[in-house]
Amino acid sequence: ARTITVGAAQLGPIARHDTRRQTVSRLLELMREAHGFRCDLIAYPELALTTFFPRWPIEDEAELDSFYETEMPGPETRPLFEEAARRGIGFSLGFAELVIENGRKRRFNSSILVDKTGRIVGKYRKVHLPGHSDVMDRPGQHLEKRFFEVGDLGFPVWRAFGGILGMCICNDRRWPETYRVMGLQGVEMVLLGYNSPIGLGDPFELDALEPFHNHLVMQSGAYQNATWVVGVAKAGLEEGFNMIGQTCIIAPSGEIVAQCATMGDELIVRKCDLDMGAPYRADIFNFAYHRRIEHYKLITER
Ligand code: CDT
Repeated sequence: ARTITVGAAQLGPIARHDTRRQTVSRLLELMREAHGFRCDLIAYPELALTTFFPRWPIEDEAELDSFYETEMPGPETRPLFEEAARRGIGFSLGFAELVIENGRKRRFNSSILVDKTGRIVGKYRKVHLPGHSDVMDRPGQHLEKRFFEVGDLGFPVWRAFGGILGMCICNDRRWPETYRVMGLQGVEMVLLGYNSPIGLGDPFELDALEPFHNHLVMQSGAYQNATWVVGVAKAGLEEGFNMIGQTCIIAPSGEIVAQCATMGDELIVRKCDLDMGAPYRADIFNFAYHRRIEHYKLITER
């Protein structure tokens, strides 16, 4: 059977002034644990190297830049790549990416896929940026639209780890198009990191349902596209804001087959049969046979 043993590495809070070195050492500890479970691949959350900085309207450009990576690997992240290559384990990692193009700074909320030799085989830049670009009159801010550009790479998939893998980031998981675009490319496993704060000022009715909605969207995305989904949280009370946990591994059936039970650093592991989606793709979700794209035009027009 074609299998990937995947580790979903939930992270607890990262403080504003934690250094990359401190955070990378936490990631390394989880990588060693995953290697102990014979994982092929470990998936880390969105913005896994820093606190979730878009919660602050940071004005000072040097301070803002300090949350971004200008090279990958860089001096502080290289140990991750070296450890991965030494142990023969791949990883996906979310981080803030700063590139200079034609003398202009461009900022993306990105993730990379690294193979078992420590080589980057895929990069994704977050497409659906939630929140606002301006500070809102409410208890908590979510300024991703201020601090990132919309990703310009689409939703690619990669042949890696013996299967077809894709990535998306946090708010992307709430949009069916995210999974479907990858599903149309035959994706078999989607790696997905998230930071989902509550208490920003939404009505309590919405906050209270956030854990339900978190699983609802990922389980339906998995089932409707016959793919594994690995959803990895940054969880817990971070700089005064609670972030949901619920890191989970979801089968192509839509069932959650592993889930974290804490709000801290925690690894869950599952051996995933990549062929488990085949009966769904052959019948109920045989896209070529059943989809009626002549009736879907509006989706790309509005
Ligand atoms: N990181 C991220 O995309 N978080 C969003 C929170 C939106 S609240 C303004 C999410 O969809 O979980």
